[in-house]
Amino acid sequence: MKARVLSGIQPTGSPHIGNYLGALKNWAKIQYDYDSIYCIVDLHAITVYQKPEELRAKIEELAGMLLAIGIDPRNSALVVQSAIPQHAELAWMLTCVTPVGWLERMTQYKAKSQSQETIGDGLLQYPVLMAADILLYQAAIVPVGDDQTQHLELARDIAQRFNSLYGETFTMPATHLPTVGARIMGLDDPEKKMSKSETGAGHAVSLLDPPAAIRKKIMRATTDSNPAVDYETMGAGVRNLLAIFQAFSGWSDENTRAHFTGMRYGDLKKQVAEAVVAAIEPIQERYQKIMAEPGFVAQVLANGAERVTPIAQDTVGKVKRAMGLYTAS
Ligand code: AQP
Repeated sequence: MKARVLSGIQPTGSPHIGNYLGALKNWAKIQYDYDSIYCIVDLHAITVYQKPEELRAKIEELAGMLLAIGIDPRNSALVVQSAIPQHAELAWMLTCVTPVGWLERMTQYKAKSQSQETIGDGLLQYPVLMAADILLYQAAIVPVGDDQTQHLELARDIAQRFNSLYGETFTMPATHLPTVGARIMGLDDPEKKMSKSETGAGHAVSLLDPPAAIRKKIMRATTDSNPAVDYETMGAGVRNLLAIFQAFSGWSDENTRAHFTGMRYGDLKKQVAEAVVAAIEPIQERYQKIMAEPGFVAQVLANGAERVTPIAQDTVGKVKRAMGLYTAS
């Protein structure tokens, strides 16, 4: 039996090249080696206010995009988190074994709560829900970007605590990071990670940006005061552009360094932009075709839900029995 892979993405904003290089590309790449479940985590999205009509539309658009980047629905289950009630059910049971101090230490909670007028309890509980997503399916491997490393460590801590309190119940999940592109930074501010919810026009390259917009954003990316690429002194902006190029092109460290050393920033940016456009254009073509097929995405999501429901029910049944909760059988 194949080991299980589980990962998720929030239907917030438009997925960008950071999401793609940090996580989605890997999802498609490793899907055939595992029993793969990929999840659109809409319950996570509502930890920050979302306009209901926009959220609804974004869920199907994101599903279409995941199919366009290569998730194969004949092999992998594509599911919407809120369609499987056991995610929220398990999250509550895990909340009850999670010390609040563990959650207050999470850097993403600290960062996101600073930008909110009112901090919803959901924002604090976010990593418990994420642990529930993973543990519900007994996932062994979780392909994510580097920003999720701390949440994955917490998921393991929660699983360990549950297992030691109530007996062996959960598989211990391992983090799977890409070798290049695990943390893509904002083009306008290379000290901040590229993020869907950042609104600056030059911040992120969306997977749906037209080629002209991609070129414009990359040509305007923040660099540093050097005129040309110097590996010894380059700043975060140039390092980020080189990482984007390398992750899209698949070139080795040595080839990338030899090719770009001494290149003026204008030329570097042109080559980065062309590498991004070449990779994204075919994805966009597939996306348009998928979205033009009435009912296709909805059917894929319904099939995904049907496939994973027995696994979710089985785990929640085990957890309830382990905790002494009431079960009919
Ligand atoms: N900048 C990034 N570089 C590499 N990987 C990234 N990921 C996110 N940003 C980068 C990875 O993408 C996957 C899906 O992310 P998410 O939607 O669950 O939420 P996030 O990590 O909070 O991403 P965003 O873009 O910053 O969304 P918002 O703004 O809504 O919070 C994850 O595997 C993540 O590691």
